Amino acid sequence: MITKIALSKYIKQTALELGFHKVGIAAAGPLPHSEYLIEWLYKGYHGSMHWMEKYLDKRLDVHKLYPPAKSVIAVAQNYYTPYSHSQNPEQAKISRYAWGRDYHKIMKKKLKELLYRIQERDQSIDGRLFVDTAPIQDKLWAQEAGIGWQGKNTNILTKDLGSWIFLGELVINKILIYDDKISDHCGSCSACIDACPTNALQPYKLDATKCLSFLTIEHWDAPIPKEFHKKMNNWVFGCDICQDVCPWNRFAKESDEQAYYPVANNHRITLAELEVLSEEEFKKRFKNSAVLRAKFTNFMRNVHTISKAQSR
Ligand code: B12
Ligand code: SF4
Ligand code: SF4
Repeated sequence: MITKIALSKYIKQTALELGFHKVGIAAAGPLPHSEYLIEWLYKGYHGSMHWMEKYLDKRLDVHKLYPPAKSVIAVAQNYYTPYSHSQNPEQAKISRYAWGRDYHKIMKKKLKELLYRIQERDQSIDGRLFVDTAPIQDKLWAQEAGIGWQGKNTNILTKDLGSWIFLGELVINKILIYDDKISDHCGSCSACIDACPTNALQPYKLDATKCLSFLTIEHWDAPIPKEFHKKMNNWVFGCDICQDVCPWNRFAKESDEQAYYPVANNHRITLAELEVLSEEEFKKRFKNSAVLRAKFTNFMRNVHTISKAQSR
């Protein structure tokens, strides 16, 4: 029978071997700040993301999602690649996280392998894995497990990789050794809040209804409200402004995960090219990419809205 110290060590070492860049472990207990999620929903900050209201009990309590939960193994993968957004007004901007292949599939495969390798050591272990695929609060678990702190832009930040990381969890039915939380290192900085073009941010709080990421990815089948047209600044899918200005992202390092490197020149694509994209071409071009989440009609709405605003 493997001891919990040896098992915890083995899990961390294996996660790193499988290509995760950060791993931490938290007890599957109650989450601090969970009450804010309720306040956020009550204030309507989630806009039309009604799926955030569903299974709220599970989002607030991991035991409702997976009753035997004892430990949450939180993992992160660096997706920083050495390219920046073009400032050429003819270029469309797709946020960095969607330049390469969809992280959900990449991370899920690695988490499945991690569970399999843990089970090889101890067959009594069972678990469930999550990569933004179920009602679970990825950012809060990453904080509990000591991966990073939540910055004022609401993303999880690390000292050595900045915030260009994807998050996921493997929840298992075994007690392990737990990591300490990392303290907040935002200090008196407010660069993200000052740079947000739509005033969507207050310290540690985001009103998604004003966020370009929400408006271009999750605001489906309705026009983008007029007040945001001139502020879209060529963001056709997502927005990286509040991360690009973050001083901790000066410490970003090139990822060794080839899957996150730009596919089909997604980081250098003109508005003119996108204007004439057919649905078939859209599906082909963004096959295996997170961009598909927006669906063709919404993606084209974004492109046309920006082009129109530019010509005014
Ligand atoms: C809904 C959602 C969105 C929404 C809302 C974003 C948001 N900030 O909540 C929209 C569509 C806008 C969005 C955008 C983006 N998203 Co998103 N999104 C999610 C999702 C599905 C849920 C997040 C959530 O629960 N929001 C609810 C609110 C209430 O949570 P919160 O803002 O974190 O609130 C907490 C704090 O405010 C805290 N709090 C309250 N008061 C105080 C006070 C203090 C002092 C402190 C410290 C904390 C604190 O308590 C709250 C606890 O719930 C997660 C995946 C998941 N399942 O968790 C991905 C996730 C957060 N998204 C991710 C990414 C990459 C993005 C984008 C960067 C994509 C892009 N480039 O466009 C942007 C970032 C925009 C931004 N500034 O946040 C990553 C973030 C990785 C990271 N490093 O943190 C996640 C974790 C997906 C993943 N698995 O990797 N997203
Ligand atoms: S992603 Fe863009 S619009 Fe959303 S909060 Fe950050 S800077 Fe503002
Ligand atoms: S820009 Fe400044 S305040 Fe915002 S997340 Fe980064 S360090 Fe924190």
